[in-house]
Amino acid sequence: MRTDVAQIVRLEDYRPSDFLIDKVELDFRLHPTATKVTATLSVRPNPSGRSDVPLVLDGDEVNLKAIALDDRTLEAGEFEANPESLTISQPPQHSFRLTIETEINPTANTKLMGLYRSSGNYCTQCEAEGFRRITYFLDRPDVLAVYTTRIEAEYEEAPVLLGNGNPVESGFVEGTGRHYAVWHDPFPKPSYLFALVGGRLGRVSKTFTTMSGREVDIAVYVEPGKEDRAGYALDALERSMIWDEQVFGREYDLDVFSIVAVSDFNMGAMENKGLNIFNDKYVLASPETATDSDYANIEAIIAHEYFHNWSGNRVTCRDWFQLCLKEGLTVFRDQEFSSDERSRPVHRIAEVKALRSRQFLEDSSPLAHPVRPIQYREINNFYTATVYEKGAEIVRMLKTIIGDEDFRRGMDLYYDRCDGRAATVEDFLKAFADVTGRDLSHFARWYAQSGTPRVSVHGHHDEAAKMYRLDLRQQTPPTPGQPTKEPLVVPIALGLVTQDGQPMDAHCERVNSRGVFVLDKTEDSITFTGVASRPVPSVFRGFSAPVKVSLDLSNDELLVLLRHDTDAFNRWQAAQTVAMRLLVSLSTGTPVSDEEMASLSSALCAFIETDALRDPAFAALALTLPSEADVAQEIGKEVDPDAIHRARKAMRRHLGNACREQLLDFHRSLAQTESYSPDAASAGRRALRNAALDLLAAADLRTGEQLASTQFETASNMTDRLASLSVLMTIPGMVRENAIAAFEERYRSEPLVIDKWFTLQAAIPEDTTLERVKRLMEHPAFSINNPNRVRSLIGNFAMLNQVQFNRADGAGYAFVASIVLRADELNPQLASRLLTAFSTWRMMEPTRRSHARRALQSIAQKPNLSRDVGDIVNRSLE
Ligand code: 0A1
Ligand code: ZN
Repeated sequence: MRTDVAQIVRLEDYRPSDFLIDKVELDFRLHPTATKVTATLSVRPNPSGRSDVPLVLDGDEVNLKAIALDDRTLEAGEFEANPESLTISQPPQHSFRLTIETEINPTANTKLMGLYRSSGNYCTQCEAEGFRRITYFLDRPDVLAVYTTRIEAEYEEAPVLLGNGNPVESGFVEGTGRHYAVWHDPFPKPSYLFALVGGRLGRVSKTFTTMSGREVDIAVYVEPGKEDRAGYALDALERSMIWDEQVFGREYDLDVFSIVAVSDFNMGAMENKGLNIFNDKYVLASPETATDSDYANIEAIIAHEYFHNWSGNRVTCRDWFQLCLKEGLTVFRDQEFSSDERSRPVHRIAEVKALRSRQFLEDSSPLAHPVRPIQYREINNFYTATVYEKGAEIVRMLKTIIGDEDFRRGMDLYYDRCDGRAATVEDFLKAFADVTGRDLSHFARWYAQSGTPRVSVHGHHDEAAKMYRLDLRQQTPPTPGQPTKEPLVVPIALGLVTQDGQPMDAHCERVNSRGVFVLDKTEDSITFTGVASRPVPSVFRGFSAPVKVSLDLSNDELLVLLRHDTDAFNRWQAAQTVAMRLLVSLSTGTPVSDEEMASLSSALCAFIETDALRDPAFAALALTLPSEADVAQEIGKEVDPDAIHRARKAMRRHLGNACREQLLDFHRSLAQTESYSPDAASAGRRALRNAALDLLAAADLRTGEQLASTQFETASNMTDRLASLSVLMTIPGMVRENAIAAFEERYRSEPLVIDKWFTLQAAIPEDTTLERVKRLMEHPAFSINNPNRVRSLIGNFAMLNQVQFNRADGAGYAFVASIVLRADELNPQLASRLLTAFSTWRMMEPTRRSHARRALQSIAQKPNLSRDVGDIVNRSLE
């Protein structure tokens, strides 16, 4: 079985390719079941590779039709071909041309890698190793070639033909009903950035003038008839192009930039050179069908893929171990963009919430791995929160440590040096070491060491000497393959606040002018002078490092920070810390006094009364308690999800009652009056109003049901409609069931909206939900072949519904395991991502743990598992 033989690929085994391919000419004759591909490769021995070695090209389910070397057809014996590779044992020692003809069936391609069809259109996905499903190739990112692509198709079937680079020629093939287009991409690129699209597509476009005055035709292609939902994406693209010029000095480099939305896609989107292909969920938006968070995601992902043009495409990765080089950096760039376009503190809180719920979870699970892994069995399994989000945090820490100006100088040097090349993390760090004269070798440990460090902070005040000492200590728990850990370089942005909330003017020479102390040992102490009274320290401002923090502050001291800290992130964090303490106690049977509950709720009520309307988005975040999954992670072992659910419900009820009048007032006064706009300020008002509704319903079901059903019926946009439906989901009864039916009726022809409807139902924390989910799999809109449908119904059942996925009888695990096995036969990437929902199984209490283990074992025992699922299931069980 394939899982047993999956080779481990190791970073230490990297060596340059023995051959290079400088030029690739591709000819596609598109056909639904028999697309013919002719690839002409200009190959030469690599001077830095070995000589006198065979040429071995990668393949994956390739069907070879013919092969010629310098125009001479090769005969059996001169080469060896199977679906997985093509070997020429004695290739010429000089440059030569290899012409390879293959045939593909894009309609039968359910893996959505290589050339496939989505809603009848042709499209490709080549990262990481999909190009080898199109033709045999040196399918590795350090082989960079200039591509020319000719695409031919039935005009009726595919009037739009798109490739990488610039269009050079197009026309009809006389007398055949067929037409063609030729595209040329002058920038050498690795095969994973190759793309083509052919189909019937609507288009919105405009001309963008770059900072040096070049005109670029920017366009978004969508399903015909949905052009009116593509405007926001086009606008986000234009804003991204302007931002990258202004903030990083990076200009676009081709005459056209196209984005194509497809409805079958394994991930969010893909940065193919000049031809980004997107999951349509991250392109299409209208007030009637998309929520505020959909708009924000579209903006962020459009930016992300566009920014890859420099961080990923112009400078690419030497090998897949360097994935964070493009992904961590590009996530950092898109986060900075969103922060500039929206509210920086609010965006930072959203980033950190996502980091904690996805990356911290991964880092404490059997799937923990370094930001730069040193080995893999299946690279598709390493497009993770760790590589992306922790990778971005490393870039942010670097900027915090060296400062904005040196960061920009380092980025410029990196781009200068590495443009047109396949680079490594070392190249990246060297640019910053060279511009600052700093030794970054210790900092580099962040890339190699997995696990989330815990930093404890203890304060000691000496009133007589007016001194305040902070004792800091870091420690990282063991992770798979890394039993012992070294100290990391941890930037701590900090300040002191008086007990009544005034910023203190204390001095510590080890804190730099930007308010940052860098902890690089296991333990260290810093002393502030001129501290007359015992202060409240505000540490890790802006979440200056991806660590877990233990503070020896009382709840009352934390609540001082909520009211007064100058750092908005820490104001939010203070309330979250108090709420988390109470939730953990309530969930684990530790008594919580009424006073303790009241001190949090009265602080929050007082805060929203005075401050909420100044920044409603921030207030909405402050009113949202840590999620059930976050509480489970904090408890970390012997977790009882039912107890956590009850605790969170009780706290929401308490908070809703305590702030009732204020919440009712928000819900009334913030009702949408003018027409919908997706901007951050308007979205913030909706967020606060809907957070209020949620708490009001938690406090009193009948009030909640009444307010939510009125809002559901009168909502003028999807954000408000969905928020009210989500509140109704928590209130069993006919009102809820009628709303579910009305929503379905209204949106039955909108698959992306039906996804939201699937998700809400999958998240209902009731025993009947599993049956409901099974029933919804029979719904006409559901398809096991479509990743968005599977993720919204089954993925979200497993990821969002803590109590029902983790049912004590094991039925949730057994169900998800059965779907993983079904999906694996069609789409291994989709299956293995679903399977990662099991990464929390070891922290459950014993009954659930044994059910989960059995479900995992039932997967592991199945013959013919894909490498993707085999890898995840084996690591989960190790
Ligand atoms: N590079 C893309 C992510 C991506 C990776 C693999 C894919 O194959 C299915 C698709 C997309 C990004 O970071 O956006
Ligand atoms: Zn990316």
